[in-house]
Amino acid sequence: MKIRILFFLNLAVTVCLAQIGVSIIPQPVIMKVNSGNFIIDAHTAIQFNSNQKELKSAADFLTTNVKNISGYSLQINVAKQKVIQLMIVEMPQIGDEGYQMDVTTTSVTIKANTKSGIIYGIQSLLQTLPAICTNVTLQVPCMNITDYPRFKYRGMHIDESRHFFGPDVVKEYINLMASYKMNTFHWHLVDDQGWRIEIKKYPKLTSVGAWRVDHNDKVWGSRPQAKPGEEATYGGYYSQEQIKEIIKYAAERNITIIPEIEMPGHVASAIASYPALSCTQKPQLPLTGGNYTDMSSNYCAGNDSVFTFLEKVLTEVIELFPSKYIHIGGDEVDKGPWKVCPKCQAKIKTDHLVNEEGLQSYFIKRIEKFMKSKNRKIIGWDEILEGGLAPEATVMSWRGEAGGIEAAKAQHDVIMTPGSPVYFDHYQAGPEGEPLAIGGMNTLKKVYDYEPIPKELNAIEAKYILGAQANLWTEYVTTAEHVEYMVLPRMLALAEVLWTQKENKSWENFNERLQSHFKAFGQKGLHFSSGNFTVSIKPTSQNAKLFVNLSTEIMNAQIYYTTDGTEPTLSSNKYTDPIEINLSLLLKASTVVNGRIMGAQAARQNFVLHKAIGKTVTYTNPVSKYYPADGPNSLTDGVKGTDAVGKHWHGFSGNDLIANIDLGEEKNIQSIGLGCLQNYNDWIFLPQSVLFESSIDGIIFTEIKTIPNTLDIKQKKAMFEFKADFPILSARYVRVSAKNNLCPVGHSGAGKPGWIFVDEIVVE
Ligand code: TNX
Repeated sequence: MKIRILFFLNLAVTVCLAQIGVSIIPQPVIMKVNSGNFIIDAHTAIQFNSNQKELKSAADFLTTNVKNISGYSLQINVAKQKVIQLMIVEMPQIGDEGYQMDVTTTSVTIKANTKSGIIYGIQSLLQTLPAICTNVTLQVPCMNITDYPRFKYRGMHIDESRHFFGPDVVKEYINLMASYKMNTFHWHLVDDQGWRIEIKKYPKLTSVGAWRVDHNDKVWGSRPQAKPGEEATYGGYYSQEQIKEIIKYAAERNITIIPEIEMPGHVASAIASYPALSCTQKPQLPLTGGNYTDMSSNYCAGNDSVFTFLEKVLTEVIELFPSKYIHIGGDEVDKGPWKVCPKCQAKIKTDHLVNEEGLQSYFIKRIEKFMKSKNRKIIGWDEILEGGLAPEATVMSWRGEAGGIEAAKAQHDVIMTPGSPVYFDHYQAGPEGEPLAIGGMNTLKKVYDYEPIPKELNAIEAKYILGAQANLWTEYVTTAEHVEYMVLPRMLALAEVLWTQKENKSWENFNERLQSHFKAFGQKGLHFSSGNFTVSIKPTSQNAKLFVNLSTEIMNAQIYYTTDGTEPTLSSNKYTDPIEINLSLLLKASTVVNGRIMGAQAARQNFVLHKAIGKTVTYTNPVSKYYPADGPNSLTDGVKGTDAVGKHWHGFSGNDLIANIDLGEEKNIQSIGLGCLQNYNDWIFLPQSVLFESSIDGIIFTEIKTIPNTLDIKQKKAMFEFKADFPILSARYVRVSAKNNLCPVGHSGAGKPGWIFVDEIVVE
């Protein structure tokens, strides 16, 4: 029996001391690890000068964490052999959030200008300890750290409207953020599918607007609407008391909470509660998911009582949240209802506004004026640039970086949250084998490589970029476990983007440090993604021949592949150099680490051989930089687009596709096809028609055929190949022209240019 106990103790010691090296994330500015350790045990105490009262909560924070790890209760301000000293001292060179930590065998000293810095020092200290390790002494390696952040805004967002998680999950989220020195929590409390904050003056916002008929078992976009009489059982909201408690919890961890009270769109929940707020004033039931048919989702912008309502709501919000910023949304306003609303139209006339964009700008400016009177500043999504930016607004750039660049050039503060790569509702691997996500692919490496300051800005403009933020929209994320999985470990990569000095970043070194964080997640029972094991299959053309490059993000991994449709094993081909594709085939590839095939499924790609494979395509109008697919020759790489918007497709916005292909020599051809995608909600439409032409000399082209579009422009999703079959002819050059569409009447972009998405010109 005794032996068994000893055995277990031994094991525990081995596990606890296995924390080899120091693996702090984000990487500090200067760190020197020395020999020896500081031991935390019953002879250790925390000390601080009792005149620095604000340090009491920092000391408590450390005590609680050490107790959770080892079971020791560190005493505060009592005489002991070994001390952890917390000190606020003037150190101008490290700024408000910086800290300095010196660990020797007899003391740990954490110094900073503010309590925030002290807390960050404590977080670094905690990262040197095991996650859980009861009944043994804890060792902190001797070291010297000087540390401070690169950006002052380091944000994480969560959408609690689409799914409601409740106080425990939110606190855990805040705690995780704090461990990685993120400092701003953007709390999305209002959206179409649920109003989540108690407003005393308007109780129906939560008694009605926080509850919906439960269709959570169905995918977001295919949920039926609520029917009259059905019971609304899914939802919830935060009482003002709960909010106060969460704000305090966050503040103890250096986290500011910015609430988002969305307006003037995305507010079907408010309208379900108080129908008089919309243009039509028609009653409606809370939305169950993504079906907006006959729903009002905007406030009426021409009705003064809407502003009275909002001012009262915002007054209560301001009383609760001490944050300098309040987020007022502003995204994706469907201007359709304003176009046909007499009150909105009258407002446009009397205030000499240019159009509905002007009306949106008027709305936001009016709210900004009110917020300014209360000494607060507004943040809005980048749509608030439309029709003119409110004078002091801060812009959150989510539709790429263009909005952020425009705002910074106009001397407005900016927070970068571009969908690619910091939307954490997008896939991080797979998508095969991953939980269903909204689309897109933001892998850990993509997040790590993100640079928040766009090249387009000069040094002065760059100062307006306050930092960046990851957004976790939750249409597809319904549980705490899933929340953890989507942010871990991507949040750690973002933390390093935002805190660590650019020159200290290293993907290899980050991966090494990540291993001990994975171990800690495991010990704490947190759900996380262990990496993007999906092999990237990238076609390229060289000398008019088609090759594929295979690569993996995983460090120290190999790739094994097959071309006969079988699953790769360790006896399949090992990838070394680009593979030439000279017949139609199905390629499958897997990542192998330490002799094990990793990932849920092998990556796979079908290649279809035809006469234009590997040939160079030149465009008369440029392809959008946002949809480059796999590079210039994606239309002749033997890979056909799938229904995933981002992959394989070349996008053209507002102009026609005119593609010229040089077949290299005269060839006999008898058919040409062009694959196209329609995705109505994403403003992507099949072209009006496609013209196919051929030429011998590349100068004079002869029409072969024009194929008109026959699909209904309102069809939500479709893939279609425009194909011309014809008697054999000889041609060296082929030209394919596809005519762009405007968004149709009834579409949220009605009258504006749409996109065409094309992939693979198949010449046979
Ligand atoms: C766009 S980002 C939205 C959200 C959705 C999200 C899904 C933004 C300001 N608006 O309402 O949840 O896409 O990725």
